[in-house]
Amino acid sequence: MTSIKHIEVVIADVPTIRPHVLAMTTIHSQAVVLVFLHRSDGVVGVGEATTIGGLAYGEESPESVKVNIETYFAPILKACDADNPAAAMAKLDKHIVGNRFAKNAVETALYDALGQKESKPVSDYFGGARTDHLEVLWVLASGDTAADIEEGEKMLAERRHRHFKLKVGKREVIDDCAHVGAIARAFEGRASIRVDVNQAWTREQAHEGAALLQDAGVSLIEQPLVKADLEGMAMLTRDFDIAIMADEPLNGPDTAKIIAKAHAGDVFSLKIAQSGGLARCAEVAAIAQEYGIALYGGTMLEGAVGTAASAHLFACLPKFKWHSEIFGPLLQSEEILEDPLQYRDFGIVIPTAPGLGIKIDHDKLKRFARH
Ligand code: MUC
Ligand code: MG
Repeated sequence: MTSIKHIEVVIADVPTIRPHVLAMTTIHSQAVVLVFLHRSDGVVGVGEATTIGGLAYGEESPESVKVNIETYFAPILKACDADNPAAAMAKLDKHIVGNRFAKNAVETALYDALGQKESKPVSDYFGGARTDHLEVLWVLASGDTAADIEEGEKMLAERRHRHFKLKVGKREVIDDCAHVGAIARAFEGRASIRVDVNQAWTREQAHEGAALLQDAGVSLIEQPLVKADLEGMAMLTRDFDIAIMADEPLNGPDTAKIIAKAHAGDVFSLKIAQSGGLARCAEVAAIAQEYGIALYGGTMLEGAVGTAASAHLFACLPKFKWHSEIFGPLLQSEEILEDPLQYRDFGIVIPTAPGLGIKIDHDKLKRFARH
């Protein structure tokens, strides 16, 4: 049996390249949470539990993840066989309720370490990669129409992204839709435009917004309503041609099944952290498939570790009709890796080296780490 000798949780505050404006918070810096599992054979696995805006987005904060892993996860993990991630995760589930972001980080680290030991990429543990490249969109979220258009033009010219998502919900619906409409016109025929409302609209606002955005040629609306309003989401899904995507209410397989049965979306945003790990996220994808719901690869704006883990899993799943948004490292001013993840041809190259296929730059990490 290979045991886990030591667990280290590091919070690193990495500035973003510009303010990132969401309905519930504006990000200037990301608190990247990295979990290192040191095994008895000397192999070290890493996973990530980054969230958005402290407690503004989810129920776990960077600080709670650190305390909970150190206090409650560590003693359980130390009694587990590190070569059997599924059994270790089952044991955690038996003794720890919720804490999906923390569980995702631990599961990622277990598979990263196992992959390094067995010389297999993490994707091999989830059915094997079906693709070597995934398209990745970019979020235009400066809040300023002209600045967003300029940023989008640069992304297109560099062949970095050709799908853009706009964050709305902070302003009046009419103003937000005018902003989105101007950007949709600027990129007509050259890039697709979607919006993420992050639960900020009432049903009435959502009907007004959906009609305006549909007319403006926007292709998809992500989570317009509060996460509990599945009935409202089902009405939008039924009443409009514009695609409706579920995000915040998708908290693992149990919720995925409820949302799918309620027809509360045409598309699911798959997130490894929100799902509670890679295996759970694969289950969410399977439920979506069963109900004819399209797939999209979501992010919690993680840095390189969570992004690499997502890339490994997403590459194993059936076709992502709506592509992905695993651009987190590009929003951060520094990537804490020896060799950066590769973004080209409007997407990300799926890593193939053992484990996650990445190497942490520990000197860089020290510069950003909280003490
Ligand atoms: C979300 O709500 O989808 C993903 C991209 C982004 O800018 O924010 C995240 C979270
Ligand atoms: Mg979202």
